[in-house]
Amino acid sequence: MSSRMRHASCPEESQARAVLFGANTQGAGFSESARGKSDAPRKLFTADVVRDADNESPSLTELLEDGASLFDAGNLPVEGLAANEQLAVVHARFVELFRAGQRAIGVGGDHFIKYAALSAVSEVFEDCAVLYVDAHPDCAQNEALGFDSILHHAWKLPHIRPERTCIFGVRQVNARERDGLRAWRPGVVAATELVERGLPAVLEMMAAQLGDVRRVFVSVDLDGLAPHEVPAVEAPYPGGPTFRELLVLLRGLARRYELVGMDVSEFIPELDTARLTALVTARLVKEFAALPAPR
Ligand SMILES: [Mn+2]
Repeated sequence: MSSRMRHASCPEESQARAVLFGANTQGAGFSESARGKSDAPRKLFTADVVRDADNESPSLTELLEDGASLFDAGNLPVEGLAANEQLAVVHARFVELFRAGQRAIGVGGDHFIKYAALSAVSEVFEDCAVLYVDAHPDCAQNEALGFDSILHHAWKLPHIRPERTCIFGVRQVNARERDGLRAWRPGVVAATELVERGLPAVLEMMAAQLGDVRRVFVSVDLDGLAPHEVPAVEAPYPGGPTFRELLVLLRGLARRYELVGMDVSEFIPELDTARLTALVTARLVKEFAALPAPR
């Protein structure tokens, strides 16, 4: 049985402007990190931990909005499925919500949720850019789809393009990913740009990299954010943007683009001793759901 986020008070999915669902995808693998290399499946369902944390520490959004336009659809049944079956289930859910004109918010799960979401974006929209928040560029040119090759494979889809992708927060890159960056040449914005240029200039940089599109999809690997706020990830690495910086940038993007959806991945509940990561994820979901459409 899955819980629901009480903040999401829209009673019917069909009436909702934004729809939250969990999808505990597994099998994309993990990076080598201080925690050691492991392919062991995670025990806890991330989305339910996020819901529980929010239900225990409820709050309106920062701008005092409630969740009346957000519906919580529970969790997709992906556990125990083969990788291609997981991808198909999550892909279909994103497609369904995009076609209904609803903002789709999927909480993973591992990196497979990102490929499922991006393949759905490519299927439904011809003019959608991607903001990819991650400490890692995930563009190793590997034949197999895995945690470090999501964008390499996504850029082969018909309507996902490196020249309409901004990778934000990149700061830990291996040689294979560097080769991928040089081959595909996506937009990249380092978190240090926030200090050097200031946030308004970074928003302009992002807009230039996202290109001349109407829509943007946001894909968040939680390790992209600063690990002092988001510690419970497989590969924490210092120096990322803070949650508040990301939120201000998302508000700026929402004034210019239709934000069609978001995925959030890589939260490891067992490591979240202070529940900070769960609360950041819950707040990200609530704030993202409440972002207005562009005028
Ligand atoms: Mn990452």
